[in-house]
Amino acid sequence: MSYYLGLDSSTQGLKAEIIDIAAGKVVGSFAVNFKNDLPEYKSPSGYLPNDDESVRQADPRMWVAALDLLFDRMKKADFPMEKVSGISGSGQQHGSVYLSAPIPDWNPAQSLADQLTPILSRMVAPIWMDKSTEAECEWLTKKFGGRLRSDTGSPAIVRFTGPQIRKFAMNEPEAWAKTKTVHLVSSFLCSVLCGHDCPIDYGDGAGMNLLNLHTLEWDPEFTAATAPDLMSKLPPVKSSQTIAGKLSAYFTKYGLTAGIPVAIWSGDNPCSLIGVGGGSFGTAVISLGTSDTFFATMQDFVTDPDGCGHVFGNPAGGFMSLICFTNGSFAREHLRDELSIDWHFFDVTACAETKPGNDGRLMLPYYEAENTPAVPAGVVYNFDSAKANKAERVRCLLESQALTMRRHSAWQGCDFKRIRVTGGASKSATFRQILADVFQAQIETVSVANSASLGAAIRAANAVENIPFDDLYAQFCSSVSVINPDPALRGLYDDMLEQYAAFEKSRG
Ligand code: XUL
Repeated sequence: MSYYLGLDSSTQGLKAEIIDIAAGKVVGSFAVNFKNDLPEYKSPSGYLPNDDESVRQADPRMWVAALDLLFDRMKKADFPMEKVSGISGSGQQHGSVYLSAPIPDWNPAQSLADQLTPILSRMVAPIWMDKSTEAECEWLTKKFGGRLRSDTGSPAIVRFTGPQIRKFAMNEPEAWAKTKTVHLVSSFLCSVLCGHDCPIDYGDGAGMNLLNLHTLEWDPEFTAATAPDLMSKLPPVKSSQTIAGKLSAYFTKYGLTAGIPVAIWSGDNPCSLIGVGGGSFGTAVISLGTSDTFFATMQDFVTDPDGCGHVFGNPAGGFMSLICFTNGSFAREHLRDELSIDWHFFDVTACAETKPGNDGRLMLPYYEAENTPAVPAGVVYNFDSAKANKAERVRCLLESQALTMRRHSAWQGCDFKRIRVTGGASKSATFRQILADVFQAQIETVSVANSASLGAAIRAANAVENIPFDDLYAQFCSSVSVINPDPALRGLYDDMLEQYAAFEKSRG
């Protein structure tokens, strides 16, 4: 028995990735999509409709219904469930589930969703997309100032769990009084697998504005201020390598073996760090998606003085950063459409026709309100864009995006020599070369399709069998392509970084 199952409960659905550590390969991938497979929950994008656009809440029963459905599919596909010898998981970060009673050991004759209904003290779970807690964040910031950032790794953030809990406790005090436990999505689903309440790990716990990363305990002042009696309603917080419990006998109906170890779940970003093989110091990961995210293993606990980057527990030990640049592919697609060009021109021709540095052309590519730095929408150039040709405009965007990532990741104090890139835009060799030259780092790609669920499977194998992460990275996420930086361009991009910083500052 050498199979490890990694689950990933994300905004849009639930995925499973199964690895065989004896054979060193992925032996199964399964998925349930909320829109197509569970339409009865009326959440095609993963959340319930709401008149208030800032409110984003999901029905937690949908998440457990997805577990039942996914295991049923695996069984029907004749997947050898009995070979699974350990499980862990990844949850969308920050979302919270409110329970009035302990998680029970489930009755196999009834669905998980039906058995969950009577123990929910709140029928909805706010998720990370919720932006309705500005007042709570202002209140927490006024009360604690910079200590929130310096002790929890992030200032008060609207999508984080603490402000969400406060809003619920203040607006619905009776339901709050009935609440016995507040779980994150990760600890909730881990508890469902075990049939009893399980702890929260340092990786996901750090996304709550409640965990003191110096002591690795819930901060008594933050919890007391956030909501009455919150400390007594939070599960314990534990290392990401903890075995949370044993699989409930409920799941034997799907062919899984009761009692196999379930390793504590973590958040999707911490799991992705592991799933792309970035859990050891000196490696950073850039995920080039709708938003671009930069995350990396950190040697010491330091925080972003600008309050844009976050610090979470690293499942491999220590800490990790997470920095989100809202204008990622969103900006690239916008410029492509504005210039009426295709991706080939964007990815290949434009950079072949221009030279590194692009004669100092820079832009602040905020096609929509930006997270890092926190500024409203508005695109600004340091040159007359009407006089520049299309190739110059494209190189300008790509170099500016690479420079903003370097500038706003510098607070970690690490000179990254190796950066793994994932996501749609990582297919562009030109963009990878620009990133290599701007960061003066080796840029690697990996052939990992589902980094969060793979990371969860790797975490399970590490926690259960103590297999070193580096061995697991070598087996499951080694690099498939490498681009080296051109050392001759170091000075050019060091100068441009200074110019970029001055340009950004001049625009407030
Ligand atoms: C991270 C965040 C998102 C969610 C997506 O802070 O809010 O990346 O984790 O599931």
